[in-house]
Amino acid sequence: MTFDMFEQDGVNAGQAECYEQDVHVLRGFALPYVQDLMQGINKQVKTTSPLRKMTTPGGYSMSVATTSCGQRGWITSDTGYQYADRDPITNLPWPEMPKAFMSLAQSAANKAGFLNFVPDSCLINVYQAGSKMSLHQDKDEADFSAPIVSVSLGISATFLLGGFERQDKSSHIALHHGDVMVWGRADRLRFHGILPVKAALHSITQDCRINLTFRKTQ
Ligand code: MD6
Ligand code: FE
Repeated sequence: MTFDMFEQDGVNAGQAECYEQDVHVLRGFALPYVQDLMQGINKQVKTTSPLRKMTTPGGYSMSVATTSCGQRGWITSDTGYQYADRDPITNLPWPEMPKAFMSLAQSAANKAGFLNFVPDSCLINVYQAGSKMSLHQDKDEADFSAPIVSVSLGISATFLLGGFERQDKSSHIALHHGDVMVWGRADRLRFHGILPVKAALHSITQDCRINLTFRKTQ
């Protein structure tokens, strides 16, 4: 397959958009951190806890490859989804959260009005053409008063922002390289997902979209 051009970065950088009461999209907010984020993923995280496609409790292989860093990592098991202190593949603690990850997450949370956010987990999702994330709620965390900070890198994707019931209508939000989404409070338990990612190339991530989600899990 050939591509006419690389995707453009920094579309609307600096803009803060508010969807619903407590869903904020900070356009391009992560751009100054990109080099540190990529280095953290490639040299600190993946080398200790490799990317893997986990199997859902229903027995399906996820189309997204995942790993984690920080005190706890998100995993699937026969019985459901949970956070674990150790990586089940290596049986070792998850790699430490690189400092740049923590500072990005905290400054994005502050900018969106969520003060004192201290995430203990960063989930890394890697999408290739066709990968998707079905509608879900993030409810494996013990404390819903903390926000979730979500960083998009690489090729663009369409985020589905739904309501509080699975069948509620979703709105579409385009997420580009460097965009950061911060949400919580009244909107913390909204259903959401990612449409199948379209094939594209990005100068930093090549044929992938990378998503980092920061959470306080306990
Ligand atoms: C993704 N994100 O953007 C998937 N969850 O690839 C999520 O599932 C997500 O972006 C909770 C809060 C923000 C998110
Ligand atoms: Fe989610």
